[in-house]
Amino acid sequence: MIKLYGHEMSGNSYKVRLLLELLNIEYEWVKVDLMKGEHKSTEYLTLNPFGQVPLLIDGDIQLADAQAILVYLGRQYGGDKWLPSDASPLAQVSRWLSIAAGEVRQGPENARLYHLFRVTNINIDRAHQKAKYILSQLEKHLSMRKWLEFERPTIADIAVFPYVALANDGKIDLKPYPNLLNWIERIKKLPNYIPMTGI
Ligand SMILES: N[C@@H](CCC(=O)N[C@@H](CS)C(=O)NCC(=O)O)C(=O)O
Repeated sequence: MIKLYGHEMSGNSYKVRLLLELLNIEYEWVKVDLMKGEHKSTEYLTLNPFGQVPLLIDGDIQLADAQAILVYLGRQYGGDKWLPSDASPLAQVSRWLSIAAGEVRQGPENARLYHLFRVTNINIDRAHQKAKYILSQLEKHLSMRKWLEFERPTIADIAVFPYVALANDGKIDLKPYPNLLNWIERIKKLPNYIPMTGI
């Protein structure tokens, strides 16, 4: 059975859990207690030398990084529906994986780390500025579409969703972004959707 190593307050772990649930795949959840530093234990570092969650093990496949795991699960178990294979649509989805790990991490994810987990070496003004930028871009992008790409949800939506929906934890108000709020509600209505604390 698939094993997912993660933490319940980690949005990166959550996005993988969410896709597993949406795909109706059975898996074993292995809690890595970040608060106790378990992710830096010798045992865990042999699994993921980066010392981060999430990490997925599926038979011989051992994969770290939420975006990479979404790619794997999307293709392996969801086929073209969640991650198209043709060059152009594949690139369109990949763009959002990059944005999830770039602009979304630098903005709402870092603001959450600062306010909720007291990670003080984060420049909170810069994080709020970055958040405003990417949230405004998303708001514009979603003004004429239901999903980030195409007429259906893909791993693009799953990758971007958690830290946008968790923006309040970083003291970012989503009220000025009605299209974004509607998109969040749309994701919450997907069959087999599961929530996490804060969403
Ligand atoms: N690029 C990685 C980042 C993962 C990441 O930052 N995970 C956090 C929890 S959400 C973590 O393990 N932090 C502990 C650390 O970096 O020491 C991904 O997308 O999965």
